[in-house]
Amino acid sequence: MLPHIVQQFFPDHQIDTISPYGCGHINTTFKLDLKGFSNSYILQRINTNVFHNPQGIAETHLRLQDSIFRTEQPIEIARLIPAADGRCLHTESNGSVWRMTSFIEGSHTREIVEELWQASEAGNAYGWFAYACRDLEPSSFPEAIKDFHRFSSRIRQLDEAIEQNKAGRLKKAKDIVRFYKEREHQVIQVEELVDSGSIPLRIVHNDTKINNLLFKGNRAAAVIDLDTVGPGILNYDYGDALRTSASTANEDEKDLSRMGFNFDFFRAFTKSYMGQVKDMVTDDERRYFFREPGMMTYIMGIRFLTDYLNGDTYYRTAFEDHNLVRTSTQKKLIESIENKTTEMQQVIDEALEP
Ligand code: ADP
Ligand code: GN1
Ligand code: MG
Repeated sequence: MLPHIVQQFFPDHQIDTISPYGCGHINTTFKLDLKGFSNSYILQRINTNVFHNPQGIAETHLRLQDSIFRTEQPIEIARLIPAADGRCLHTESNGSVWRMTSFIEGSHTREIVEELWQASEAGNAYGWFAYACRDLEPSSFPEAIKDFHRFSSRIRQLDEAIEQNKAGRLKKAKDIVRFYKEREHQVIQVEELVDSGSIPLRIVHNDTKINNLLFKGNRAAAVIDLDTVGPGILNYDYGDALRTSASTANEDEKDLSRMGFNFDFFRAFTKSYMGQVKDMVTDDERRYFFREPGMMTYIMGIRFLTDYLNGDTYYRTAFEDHNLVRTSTQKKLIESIENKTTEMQQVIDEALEP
């Protein structure tokens, strides 16, 4: 199967090695080396249960590649490698959709931030990306996943999952369900500001977790996983990034005592992120940044919980209670963020000073 797919992109070359790569939750990713080539490639099977319009994703990638990234930039993206028939995706007769991109040479992924400079670099890279996209017109890009970060819709999905209890896991999750239900009124408020237009729609990344950056040496050198790039909210990108850039443990950590919010990492990330975006930030965006780390952790927490109750149909899981572990780490992180919001606002204000 894999050699056949590779042949669609490189009909005249032989595979040296091909093996599963990375820890993404959505697509299926392989690193490919060809005989006689020093460059490596990333081959991905796009998860079409999640992305219903893979062509739209590829077109967004191409638009970035041909505009902002046409010339050398401080932060890289991977290049789409067309198939031999000239298309940017290859579709098999069974409907599976495949994409080839350049491997960012000399790079590695981090699953967690361990040192201050890594948080600072993550803020710099995601902040730079947001600023670089500032002039792109949101209405001219497709939404990769409808209502992706829409709180009311995620809450509705959770309510349905609770009601249907498809996997029979509700009893086991009852305490955590209560935790999230008690907080749902808080998250709806920011959505109202977005709906009223006070917070602008922009082109943003929409999935700013730490392992969607590639590090080279002591720098965050590339932004990857562009599948969700499209219309969205700057505040959400900032908050979602802090969920993994300022947490003390991986979202898969079973020992909950290890999970918490690292305020030093938060400060380092915020300083560099705001340093990049401060010229474009509006007053309302500025006013609500402090709520986003908690809110985006909340939204991811309820998405993991929903998937747990539905029987693990969305995220890739490696063991029975994987999604329960994930929603539990997010709960712990929210608890650790909740009493820090005043100090967070101060750090944000300082970072945004001219
Ligand atoms: P998913 O949508 O499943 O998260 P990603 O596009 O994020 O898929 O890829 C999964 C992982 O593969 C990344 O976290 C990273 O480790 C690695 N990866 C993806 N693209 C590249 C690339 N172009 N160069 C190097 N590593 C990559
Ligand atoms: C998924 O694709 P990946 O692993 O980078 C998810 C994000 C979640 C994240 C949680 C398209 O990100 O929204 O925050 O898992 N991406 C999609 O780890 O659903
Ligand atoms: Mg990813």
